[in-house]
Amino acid sequence: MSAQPSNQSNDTATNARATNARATGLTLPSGAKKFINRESTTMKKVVVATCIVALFIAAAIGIPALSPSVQAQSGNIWQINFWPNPSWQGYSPFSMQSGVLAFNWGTGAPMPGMPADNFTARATTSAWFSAGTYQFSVQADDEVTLVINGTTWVNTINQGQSGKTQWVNVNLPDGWANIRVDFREFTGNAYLFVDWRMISTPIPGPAPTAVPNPGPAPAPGTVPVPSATSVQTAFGNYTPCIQQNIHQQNCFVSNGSWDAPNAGSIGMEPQILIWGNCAADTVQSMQVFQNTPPQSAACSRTQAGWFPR
Ligand SMILES: [Ca+2]
Repeated sequence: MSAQPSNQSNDTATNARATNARATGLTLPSGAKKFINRESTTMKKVVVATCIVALFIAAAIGIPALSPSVQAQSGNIWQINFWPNPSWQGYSPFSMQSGVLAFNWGTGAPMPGMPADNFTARATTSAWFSAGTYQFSVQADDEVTLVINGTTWVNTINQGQSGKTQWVNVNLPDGWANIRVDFREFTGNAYLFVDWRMISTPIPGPAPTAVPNPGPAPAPGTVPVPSATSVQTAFGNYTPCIQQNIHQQNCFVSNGSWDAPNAGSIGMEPQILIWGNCAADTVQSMQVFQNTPPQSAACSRTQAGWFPR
């Protein structure tokens, strides 16, 4: 992954990359292709047999597969809503579903009836991750945000980063992660590519203790406002979740009531950004990030705090 070319040439580069990716699920380095082509048929058989044996050995001793084609977006469905304005404002008249976020709309409209310029989109999905560190890649023309379990990891809104690929490494525990991608197109070409791959698995040890998620380096203007440092409700003691910056479902316990929230419904909620007791499902306008205007925030069904809507 090298430095990105200019904005204009990025459109072309993205087209070529997307075409290559669709053409084959397995891409060998060009040097490897030349080497194999020069070899005799016998040599090819030896190479193939060696690969098969290596795969059997890897499977037998439990080496995790790290190929992007295996790890990325395996089975999750994106719900994508579009707005015919540049601010995700009002009713979304167009929506679609997709197994991947890989769209190059060029200078055209993303859907029939939508404008080709000055539109926005929001894609959400819930994807299962095995515990590990994942590298997320995001490339968009013009602007994009990436939010994972309520934490903003990429934000190029008003940053002049159109076309430049953004990479972030995210530690995720075993379980479902809620992912949201906001996209904005002003004029000219429009494209959006989001993907991820596992880059490391947790190091096995004798004492499986929780690994604190340090969270992203806060960008100016996106620092969450102060939260409570300790919260207890009828549905659990959320202090460990606050201290370790993990999703409230990790601290959830049902209180046994017939209409109590369950782990599934909690798992679908974004991660709480403002901890503190509140009435379940209520919505308020409140400042979620410092130096930003108030926005709509909902109280988790665990009554442990607020997440932005
Ligand atoms: Ca554009």
